[in-house]
Amino acid sequence: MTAVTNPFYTSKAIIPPYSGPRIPQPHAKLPGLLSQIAPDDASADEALHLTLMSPQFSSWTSRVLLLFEHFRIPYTAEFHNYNNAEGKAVIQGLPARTVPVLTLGKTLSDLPNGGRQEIHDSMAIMMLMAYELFAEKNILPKDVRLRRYALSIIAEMSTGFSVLRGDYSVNFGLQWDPDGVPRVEGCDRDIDRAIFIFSSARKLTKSILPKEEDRGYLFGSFSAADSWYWPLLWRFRTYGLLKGKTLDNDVKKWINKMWNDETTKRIGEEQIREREEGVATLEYLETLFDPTKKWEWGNWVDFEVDDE
Ligand SMILES: N[C@@H](CCC(=O)N[C@@H](CS)C(=O)NCC(=O)O)C(=O)O
Repeated sequence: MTAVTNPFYTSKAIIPPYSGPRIPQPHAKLPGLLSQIAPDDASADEALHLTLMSPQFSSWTSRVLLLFEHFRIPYTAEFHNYNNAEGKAVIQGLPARTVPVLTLGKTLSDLPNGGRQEIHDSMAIMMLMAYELFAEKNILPKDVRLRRYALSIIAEMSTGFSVLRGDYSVNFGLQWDPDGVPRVEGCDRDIDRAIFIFSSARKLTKSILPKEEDRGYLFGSFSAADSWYWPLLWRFRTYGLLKGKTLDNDVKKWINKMWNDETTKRIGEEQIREREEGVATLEYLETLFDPTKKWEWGNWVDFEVDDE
């Protein structure tokens, strides 16, 4: 497999012609997703193609995946497993050496040499979708005051929460006994900040939206903010990080809503399938803590918190 040359960092700044999707076959293993095997006609002008990692282990993959799946935006995708040389090589060959990457079809790219542009950051992909490609879908909240807060917390997720992101890797299908999980320095600060964000987003929304327009997501209707914070909920579940924390009822309701959401459940099923079928694994995560204190999720909704 040849990785596509990085179009933005070549010394001559030449954008090479797109040579078609890289490896479409893993879709067969994630049949619950809307993504399609790339059409034979690789020149499909409006095509949106995603290069991703196994969603069990990649929060940034899953955020973007959830946007495409929730808003039912047609796309093609390839999923790579970081645990094998081939997957690693593909990721190393990407513009910023990270997933997700969105490759735009010809019409959308509209480059002088007919090449295709690659958007190599999840936040950039989301902004492009929200402001340019699918402005009518309200990927960001419609109300300007809600949108400003949504953008702030989305950006904070992308640049902050360094302890949770660095020391508590996402691993969708696994749960550790919370008593066997150390709370490293700064971990509680990140958790408390997240809980505060959930609570203030819900409060602000309730103070602005009429009741009938509030669907219970962070900003009423589902938006990129829900997508951005969804993988934090997996971390809380996998490592038992909400143990001992006080959650207000709005926060509990939002958490339960996210675990029971039709689209997150559908993606969750695929993540569990990946694990059960051994499609993608990351061994070092299995022994992060005492391996006798871990068990697997058979059901993604086991993690409801009690609300009133
Ligand atoms: N800021 C980037 C971060 C992306 C990122 O860190 N992706 C991880 C997977 S979740 C990755 O590709 N890691 C590969 C590596 O670090 O080698 C974005 O939001 O797109």
